[in-house]
Amino acid sequence: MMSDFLSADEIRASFSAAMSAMYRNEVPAYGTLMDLVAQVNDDTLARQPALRERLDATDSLDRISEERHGAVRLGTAAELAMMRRVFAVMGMYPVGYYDLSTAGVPVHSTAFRPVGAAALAHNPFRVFTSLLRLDLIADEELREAAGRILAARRIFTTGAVALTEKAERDGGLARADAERFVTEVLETFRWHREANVDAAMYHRLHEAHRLIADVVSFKGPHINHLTPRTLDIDQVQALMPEHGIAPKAVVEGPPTRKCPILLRQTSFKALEESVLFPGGDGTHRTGSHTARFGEIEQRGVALTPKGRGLYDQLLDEVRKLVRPAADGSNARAYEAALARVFEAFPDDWAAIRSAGLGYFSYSLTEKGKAAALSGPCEVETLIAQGLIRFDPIVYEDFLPVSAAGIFQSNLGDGAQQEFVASPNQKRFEADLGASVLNEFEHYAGIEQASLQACLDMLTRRSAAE
Ligand code: OOG
Ligand code: NI
Repeated sequence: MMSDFLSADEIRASFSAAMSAMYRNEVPAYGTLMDLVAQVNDDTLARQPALRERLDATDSLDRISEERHGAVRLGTAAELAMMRRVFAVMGMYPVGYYDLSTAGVPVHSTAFRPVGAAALAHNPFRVFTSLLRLDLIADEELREAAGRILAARRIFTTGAVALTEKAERDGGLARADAERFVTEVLETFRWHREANVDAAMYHRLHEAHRLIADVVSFKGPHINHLTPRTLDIDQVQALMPEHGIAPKAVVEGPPTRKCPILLRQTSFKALEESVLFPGGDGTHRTGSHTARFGEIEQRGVALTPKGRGLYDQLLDEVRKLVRPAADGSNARAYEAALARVFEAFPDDWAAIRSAGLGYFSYSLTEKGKAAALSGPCEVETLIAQGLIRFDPIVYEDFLPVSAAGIFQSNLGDGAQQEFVASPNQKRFEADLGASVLNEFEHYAGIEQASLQACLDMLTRRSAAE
């Protein structure tokens, strides 16, 4: 019976809460970060009553500091395809394709996320999901060994698979099954201190790329970070050291602005954790591995292809001037260059809109609600007359250069490795077993629908007169 099912939104919310509890428990520094974020968010709201009022109306203030995303790295096409089915039960669908090979990370990725406004508002949790690209490993023998190791592991419990199949068959899960589903699926993301490979293999994989070792050496794709939302990322970045956590050198993404665009994010550096390598004779060798960290994010307006083109071009310019060093030695110079170069990106909403750089959601003003159109009218005129207002649509996706920066800062400060750029969305989608949603088309659709709704309301009212 349909009505007995827990909604996908509720299952996702419960999964996100369970993941948060597990991760805080596994990585205590993450709990410290969460506390810091909550404190800075409270301070920011106290200092900015207008912001508090706006968020209260739109963003459920009591959940403002909850997780917005996490990330995992998978090893095989079969793992990715099953992950897609598992996330679908929670109302999370693949949006966007990110090629990280250009940035020296041998993976390509998508983000599983809720798609509609209502689903995002209920619980925005997303998982940035990467698939290892063994085809980018040069050493053929190692590539085959890694492939064999990955093919032999099972990252989903039989319960998780069975409940996913049940949800697909019945069109949902009733409460007790949904609760079991969350518990079973959580197992996939758990940390395993005991490696899947011996120390020698770990070191060979590590030599090829630290990320390859992280994906191949373990029983499952441990969640590698969770990310709450901050209302003041610069403040949290500045306060991290006082709280005993080491931030990465610079905040990724655009500079601090009056009108935030896209996504700014930063993280604390991954912890060195002790792991056990099986010796083959029942004994274990102790070693260490760095993989898990904590991140924060602050989001701004979604940009159109034109706006994104400008963003990419400016960021490229900045990085030609100063490439942020992992040790933070040129962080100030990088920030200064970022701020200076981005002066070329308009910093007021009307200018961003009229230049066609961002996506906006349109609605009728009080005056607009009382008005009726006598004939066809230009949108620009309706805005100028104060009948229609526009508000920025929040960017809900990710940025490849930023993602690479987050990856890199958590893979250690060693030399960056070069790969030939080789985006392969077709291959990724074949492995996924579905195509990914194009994020630009998605935002354009939201914008268009909001505008059409305004025009319909205005003309319907005049037709009724
Ligand atoms: C994922 C890094 C990407 C983000 O926020 O851009 C990411 C990873 O390190 O696995 O999560
Ligand atoms: Ni992240």
